Amino acid sequence: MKLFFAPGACSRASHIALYESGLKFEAEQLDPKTKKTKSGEDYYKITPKSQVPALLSDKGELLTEGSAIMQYIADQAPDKKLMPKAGTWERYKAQEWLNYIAAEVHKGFSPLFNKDMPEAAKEIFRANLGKKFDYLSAQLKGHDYLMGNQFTVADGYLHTVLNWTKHLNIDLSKWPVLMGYVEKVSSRPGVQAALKAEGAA
Ligand SMILES: N[C@@H](CCC(=O)N[C@@H](CS)C(=O)NCC(=O)O)C(=O)O
Repeated sequence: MKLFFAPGACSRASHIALYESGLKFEAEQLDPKTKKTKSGEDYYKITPKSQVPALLSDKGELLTEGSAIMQYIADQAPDKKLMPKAGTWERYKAQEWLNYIAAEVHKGFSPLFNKDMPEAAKEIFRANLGKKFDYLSAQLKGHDYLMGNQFTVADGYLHTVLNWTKHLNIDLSKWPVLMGYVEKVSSRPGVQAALKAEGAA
């Protein structure tokens, strides 16, 4: 399978999932400005959504939306327990996390990347994200990972989006639980491998 990614973008979460899975994969970088892949392909022809991540399966089928891609990867390597078994209550709880991170946290960051967004509006979005961080801190207190002791792809996703605080004038040290969590997730070899592949380690 082949992942299309942009360094530091939300596609990093799928990149982490791939390294954590131990599966064989290729990864091709996208230039988000030109929408051309490193090998010169027009990304709109690969996915009309033109967003990362996108995953081409070994059969040449395309999957988009990070939460679906991460679950597909996890299900290809069940022994790694990157998602709980399909059909179990735990699986729905892990999906609850993926959806929360995608809809509330990831997209809560998006306006802060918009250079045309007025600073006053950005302050409102930062304050809103702060409330999500309060919730995440309370949930993670006393646990290594979102699902307790077991790392799942949702942790790779949360790690990816929390990393954006460094570039967006958000001081994560106000949330010591989240600081500790980021450090814990960062120490995993699969996460380090993804960071290295994206030139961030
Ligand atoms: N709903 C998509 C959103 C993906 C997304 O927001 N990708 C961003 C990078 S983090 C992107 O490609 N932005 C460029 C664009 O929208 O043109 C998902 O969850 O995978």
